[in-house]
Amino acid sequence: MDNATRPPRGITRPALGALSGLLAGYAAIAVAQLVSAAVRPEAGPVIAVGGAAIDRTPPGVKDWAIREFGTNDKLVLRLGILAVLSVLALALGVVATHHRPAGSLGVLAFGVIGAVAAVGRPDSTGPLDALPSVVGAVVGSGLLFWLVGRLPAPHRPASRGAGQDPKAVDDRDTADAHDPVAGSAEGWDRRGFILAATAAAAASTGVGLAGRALSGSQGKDAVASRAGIAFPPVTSGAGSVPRGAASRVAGVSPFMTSNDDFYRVDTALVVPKVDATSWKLRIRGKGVTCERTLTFDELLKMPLIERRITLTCVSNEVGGPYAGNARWIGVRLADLLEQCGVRPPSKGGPADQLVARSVDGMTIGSPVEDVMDGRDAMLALGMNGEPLPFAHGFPVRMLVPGLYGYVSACKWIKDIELTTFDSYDTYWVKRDWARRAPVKTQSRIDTPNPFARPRAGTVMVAGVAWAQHRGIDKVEVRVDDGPWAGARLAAEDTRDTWRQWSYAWQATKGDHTLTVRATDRTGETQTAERTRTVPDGASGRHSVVVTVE
Ligand SMILES: Nc1nc2c(c(=O)[nH]1)N[C@H]1C(S)=C(S)[C@@H](COP(=O)(O)O)O[C@H]1N2
Ligand SMILES: [Mo]
Repeated sequence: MDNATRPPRGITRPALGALSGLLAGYAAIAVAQLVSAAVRPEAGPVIAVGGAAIDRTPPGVKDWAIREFGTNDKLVLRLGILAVLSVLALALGVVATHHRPAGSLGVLAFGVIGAVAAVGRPDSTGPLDALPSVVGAVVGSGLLFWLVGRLPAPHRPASRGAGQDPKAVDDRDTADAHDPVAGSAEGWDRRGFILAATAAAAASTGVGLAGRALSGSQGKDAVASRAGIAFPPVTSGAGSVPRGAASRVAGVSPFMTSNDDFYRVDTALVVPKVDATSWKLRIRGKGVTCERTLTFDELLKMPLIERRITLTCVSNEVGGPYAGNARWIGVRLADLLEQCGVRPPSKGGPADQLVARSVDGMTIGSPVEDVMDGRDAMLALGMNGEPLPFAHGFPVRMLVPGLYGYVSACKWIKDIELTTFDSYDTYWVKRDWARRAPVKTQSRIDTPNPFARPRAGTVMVAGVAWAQHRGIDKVEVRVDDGPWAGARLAAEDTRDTWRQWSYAWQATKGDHTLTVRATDRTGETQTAERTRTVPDGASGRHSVVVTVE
């Protein structure tokens, strides 16, 4: 039988409708991406809705996502959004076969959701951010209307097969019911539809590729500005890593974490690409006697310090990977604040909270007292000898040794406001996290791995321990319920860096649980009491179970 004239079976119309919906959704997203590449990458519907979803995610779920997907959490979110959109597009396509305008209106409704999300983002630059979603939705809804209009009519005069589908009889589509396409025996131009659908898919792909090319070329100025940075000699160096601070026990986290291996935790679905040559930082607020706006060049001309500092995330589970140790180049924040007239509360200053704002709308609040108590709080410009990588906050981020990242380490910083904890809650504080969060004393077993099967005899148990700005004084290891035994501590670099440790275990055959605990320089030993990461960081001791063979 001739394919082109075979009467559509009962399933054909809804199935082709669903296909039309999918194509319309694809076109809408592709067009939106192209427009957003021209407007602002963050204004695209997937990014905007994803960002809004992140902001509304309960802390428990956010923690779960970080735990389960790690740095891939954002990729998973994006794929999830696309999956949901695909299902909705399929459904709208089927709806359109019943009522053509309803399908198109549905697509437009999603455009409105995307537009509202984009304009409502904290980093939105205005109503123009609605454009990608609106244009995408208009194109998508038009395409759906057009494609469904080319489908076989739902009412079929006693032709072979049509009666097999009771639903086909119920169809109440008048818009295209009596719209026989010339040249088709059944009033349905199969080839015409296939052609139209293929053309739509091809055009969408072209538009999508154009959008990708355009967004790829975006941020060129930022990349160029980063490539052009040369740090002048620092006035206060970090010196070299002390002898014996970097042990060579196999399987232990290297003492210094490379930029590529450094963990990344943030809410940014699109890594902000800021042009350092136009970047500015404003310092203002309570107790600021002379407000300042600094450029990157002005920062570079100030006395630079270089420090090794270990950064940890409050979302790190006991034994988790969200800790890294890098060498940072920057400007001492306390000096800068003093130049602006800022005094810490202990010296009568009116502000106890420093709120840092980023270009992507993040707010991070640190105690002014900690920032100005003599520790090396800094505006960091360099990481391990190079300008900050974009993902780690280029051109400038904040760092305060001893505090978790969410209360100290604002990336892509653009504004510093001196205020009080009473008058302003920052992003994570609004989401149930603590206002103040010094890093908890922690230790981690890096080797052996959980469920490893080492041979009986000497097994090296080793890892890292941290208690930034207090320092680690002791690490102990326990096998099963045995006594705590002192581990060998690698030399200390500074109290702001982690310390490697190792323990030569005389392993006997069987299953064993290895547990580690650290004691910081205040004499406090890491508690055994397990807490969740919310609200101020996980406590408890890391254990690893192994089977000795
Ligand atoms: N702008 C911005 N800065 C941010 C964050 C963020 O989401 N946005 N996350 C903070 C958190 S929770 C941590 S732990 C550190 C992580 O820094 P890293 O990604 O360079 O390791 O950045 C902090 N600074
Ligand atoms: Mo964090």
